[in-house]
Amino acid sequence: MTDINALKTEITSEIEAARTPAALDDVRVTVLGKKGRITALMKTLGGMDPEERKTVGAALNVLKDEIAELIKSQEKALKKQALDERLATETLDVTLSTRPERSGKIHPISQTMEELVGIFGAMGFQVAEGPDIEDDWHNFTALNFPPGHPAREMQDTFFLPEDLSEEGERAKKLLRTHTSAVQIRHMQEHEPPYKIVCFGRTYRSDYDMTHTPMFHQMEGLYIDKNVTMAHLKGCLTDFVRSYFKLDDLPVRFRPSFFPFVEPGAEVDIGYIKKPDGGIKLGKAPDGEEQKWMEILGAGMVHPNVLKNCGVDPDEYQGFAFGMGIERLTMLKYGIPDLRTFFECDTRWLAHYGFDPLDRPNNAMR
Ligand code: FA5
Repeated sequence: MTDINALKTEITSEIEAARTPAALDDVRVTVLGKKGRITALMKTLGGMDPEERKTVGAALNVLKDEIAELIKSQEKALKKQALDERLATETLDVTLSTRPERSGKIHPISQTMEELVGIFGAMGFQVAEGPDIEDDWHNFTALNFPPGHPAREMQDTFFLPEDLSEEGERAKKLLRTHTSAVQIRHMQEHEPPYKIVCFGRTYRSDYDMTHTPMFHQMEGLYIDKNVTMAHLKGCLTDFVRSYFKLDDLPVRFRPSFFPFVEPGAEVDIGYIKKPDGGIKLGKAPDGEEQKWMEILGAGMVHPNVLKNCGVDPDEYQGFAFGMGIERLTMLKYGIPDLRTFFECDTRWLAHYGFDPLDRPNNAMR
């Protein structure tokens, strides 16, 4: 027993002297390990007479538990001490300025769409959506493009490989050539009146400085019991003046043909040529030539289109309009080449893109 008490005192002071987790682990191995001191004593129990074995065995078990407990609490104390030391030395200087970070920019197309939602939203239009992969009926036939009519060639179409499980011209799949197909889907799925705008990608086989095979359009549709051409003119005049932020921007409605409207119009805005060859939107001063550029297509929805969607043209009528979003963006922000929108050049985006924290209408704040 005296030996056991002496051993306990010895081991306890070894544990207290271990100042690192590694040193403590060494003590644990020399005491409780396979060849440890307590383990060795346990092995001597076999040679003792039963009475002695009983008392020494019990005492050794108590010692083993006490030592294990002591090691555990020393381990805890060492961990706490290490943490205290780290907290005391690792100070955080909150006055230091942050490291420079590359911030992202909003693509000009997204910016324009945001602005358009703002303007048409304020006029009471809601946003509708439709698929990029359309069928011939929604993209052409329902919009009063007669089958085989040359009007279909106005828009160079990407047709998808024939789907043999579907039959007939009506189901022929294509990449939508304009967002006008969304009007059709919306009218089929909802009851009038309609007051919607829709945004999305459109596709045509076309490529030069002002045309790309994929581009974005915006479409508008307003159908109710008493919508007239006067509403069309008022709505679109307000829109272009608001979008370009020019109260006196000249706006001209010029007759034009689209199969899905009657009468149809193209909307032009006024500009002047600057001496350096550039252009400036706005009214020409006295004595200077007023120039015009086309900005969007519009018209009163053709009665055949309404009938195709189950809407009675004797009860409901209204107008539709459509425009290229890249074109609007290029004009407002002076971007000369449409192809650059899709080249994914981050230098271009850094130059023409928009700071997310400085959006119109404080949308992100
Ligand atoms: C249409 O697509 C009609 N759906 C618009 C419309 C809607 C008229 C409702 C009347 C009523 P258009 O083919 O003109 O119209 O195209 C509209 C605009 O899309 C063009 O003015 C142009 O800005 C843009 N656009 C057309 N093709 C391309 C292209 N390949 N790349 C970029 N923009 C294009």
